[in-house]
Amino acid sequence: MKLDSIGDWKRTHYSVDVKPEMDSQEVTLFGWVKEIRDLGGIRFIILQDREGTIQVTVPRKKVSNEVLSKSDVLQKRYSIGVKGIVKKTDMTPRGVEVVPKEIKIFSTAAFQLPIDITGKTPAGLEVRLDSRALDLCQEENIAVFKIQHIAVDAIRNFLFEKGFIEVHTPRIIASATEGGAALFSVDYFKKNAFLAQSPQLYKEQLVMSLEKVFEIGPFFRAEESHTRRHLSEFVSIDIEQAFADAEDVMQLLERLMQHVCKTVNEKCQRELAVLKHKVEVPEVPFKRLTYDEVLQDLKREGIEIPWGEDIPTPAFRTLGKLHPYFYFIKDWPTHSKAFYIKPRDDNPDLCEGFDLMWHWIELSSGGTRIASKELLIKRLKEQGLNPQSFKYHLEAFDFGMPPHAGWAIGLERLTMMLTGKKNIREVTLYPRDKFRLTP
Ligand code: AMO
Repeated sequence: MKLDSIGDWKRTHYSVDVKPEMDSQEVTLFGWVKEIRDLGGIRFIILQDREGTIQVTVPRKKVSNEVLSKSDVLQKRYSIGVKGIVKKTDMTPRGVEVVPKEIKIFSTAAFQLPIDITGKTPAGLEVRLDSRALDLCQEENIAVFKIQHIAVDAIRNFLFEKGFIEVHTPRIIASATEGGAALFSVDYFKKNAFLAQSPQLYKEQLVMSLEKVFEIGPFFRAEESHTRRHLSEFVSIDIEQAFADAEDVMQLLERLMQHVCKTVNEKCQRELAVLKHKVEVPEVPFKRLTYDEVLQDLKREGIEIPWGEDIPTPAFRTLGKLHPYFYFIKDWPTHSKAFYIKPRDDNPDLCEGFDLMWHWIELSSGGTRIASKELLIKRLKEQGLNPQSFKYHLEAFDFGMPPHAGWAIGLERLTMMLTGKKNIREVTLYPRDKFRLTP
């Protein structure tokens, strides 16, 4: 088939911007064939673009031979351009259709597509992920990533407005930040290096100069556990703030969550409707439970966890039923949190670390950091880490480290909350896990 070039055509409208009020106006639309219905005398082509769909109506007797022969060969996923006249109509859901004066075919597509992107014949997630480029064309998936985009935009604006400076720290690093087990190693000019698990040490050092920083970017964890909320590569939204403690950054975090939910609600009504999902705007302050209160809550539900132990996933599920929506868990046992979290002055067995929970899922964690070099060395040793490997980081504590605190949110888990998706892979463009490295 001879394909057309785009020539001097320019898009005048996205599908959803074509309105009944534009009756008789000429428009140029670009997109893909989503569906074709042929009723003999008349053919309907559903044109899909990033913003939605529109019906292109081809009445056989009223269009040129060229338009007719072009429309004869169209198949699903062909990439096309349509120049035509808007017609107001009662026959389509949006009250509008376009009758083509000219059609351009830019590319064809395989006759047998690996998945049905109309969603009428749903495919399993693994099959969908194998053909992710096509899978992402589904309206539902476009809605997921538009919501994610609006959420990230809302986060950036909120943090800029609060005086945070956006930074970019290294992804190739020489030592672990979040414990040694989950590191990917890299051959770095014959030296052993690692992919960063978080920007933790760098963001802490930056509070000495930039005071309030944030970073949004991918980090890497060689997660052995194959769950619906873990990836090997995830996007972390990190902040760190000088002259602040855990409570200060918890207040920032709950207001940020409220702002994100509000913004998504305002700007993503169409996407939320596509996903049949509702986002509730939470009231602040969020509930603050202590680790001890969590243990008591669970005990009442018949789940006994010895003090100091981690809370296993089934227990979190129970907790999520008792505390639906957002809540913090604070006052964790010091030994259960990372070496950089500050033990409480009045009871060093507890620390100033916290988690932000949504139902049973941990969305974020953070805390007040240790600002004293001696204490940090002590905590490194207690965690079985070698202070020598943290030489450069420890040196920064000789240069006037202020009291500071911060947190990190997992963008994909936040997106699960905003879209109602139950598996983190659905809210990741190209997920990476223990079993998946492609596409
Ligand atoms: P943590 O390890 O709890 O803390 O990570 C912070 C948040 O990142 C998300 N997350 C993940 N998401 C998907 N897949 C994973 N494998 C994964 N691991 C973590 C979660 C989690 O709450 N440096 C500290 C943060 C801080 O104290 O500032 C840290 O990395 O949503």
